Amino acid sequence: MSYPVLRITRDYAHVEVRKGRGARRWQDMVEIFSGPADRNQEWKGAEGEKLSARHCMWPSDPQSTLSLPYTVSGTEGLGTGKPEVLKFPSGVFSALALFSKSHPEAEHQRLVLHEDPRSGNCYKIRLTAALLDLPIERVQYDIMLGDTRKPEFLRTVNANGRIPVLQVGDRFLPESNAACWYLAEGSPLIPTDRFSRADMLRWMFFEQYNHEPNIATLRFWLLFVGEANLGEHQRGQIMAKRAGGEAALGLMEEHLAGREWFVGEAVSLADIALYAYTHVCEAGGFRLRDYPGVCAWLRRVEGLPHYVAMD
Ligand SMILES: N[C@@H](CCC(=O)N[C@@H](CS)C(=O)NCC(=O)O)C(=O)O
Repeated sequence: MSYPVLRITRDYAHVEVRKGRGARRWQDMVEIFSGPADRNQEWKGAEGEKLSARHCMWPSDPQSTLSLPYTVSGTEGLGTGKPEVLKFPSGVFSALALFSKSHPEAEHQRLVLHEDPRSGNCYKIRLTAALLDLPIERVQYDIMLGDTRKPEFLRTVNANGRIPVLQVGDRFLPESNAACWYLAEGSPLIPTDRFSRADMLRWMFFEQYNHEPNIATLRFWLLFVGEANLGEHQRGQIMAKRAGGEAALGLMEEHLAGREWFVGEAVSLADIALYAYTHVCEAGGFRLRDYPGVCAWLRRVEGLPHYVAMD
């Protein structure tokens, strides 16, 4: 028998607990508790049920400062005879505690990610959706086979011949960082302060101009194309791309000294955009151990609730 148990590890001004069987979204689950909660308070679900909860620590404004929902599922661990227990984390996770509710428009539209799962640009969108608990369908293409250059793709998905493309209902949104913005608008992944919001965009533009064209391209050439198959022109660019990538990682290392996240005190889309290709940069010949501050930040991103790894 396996059943979910949700237990909280500290006092909260406000906790909301919901349960569901087969429900994928927070909104589809049934509310079973709402109010102040004491440390070690517990809720038990039946076998096959899923429990979800969100909390806030600010008595002054409970509804607008609820965290992202944390979920325990009764189906995982089936047959172990052990309950799965959720413990609300603290510390770094409070970075997301300003989350009020999922993107209202995105909730009612079908979201489809047109992707090649090997691409970090595509992964950014999947990670953003996961952190925000937004269900997203995936349609896969093989860029090595030229799938995104076929007339049908160019006509219906992206005239620029590239993935990722986020499909929202029947509309198509290319460019990874634009898609992340669409998903995250209204969530704490985008700072509310005007300067911080612009600063976040600064890092997302940096990612597209200084980081991705060097680090992602070298990874693509070395891991997927293969050094032996590179043309003369590509071979001639390796040194410059290596220097450019190292400069980008060096700048990130410097910026992260004494800070946890790229912008302000909380995780934002800047972290997600930069995480995508940084955490796999060794495949492009970069050495992460030369950047200890960057490594510590990568672990922080990986510790976020709902984090999903690249396929
Ligand atoms: N700036 C774009 C870059 C998109 C891009 O370069 N996509 C690559 C994969 S990561 C692609 O589709 N390549 C296939 C091709 O160019 O044929 C973004 O951030 O989404």
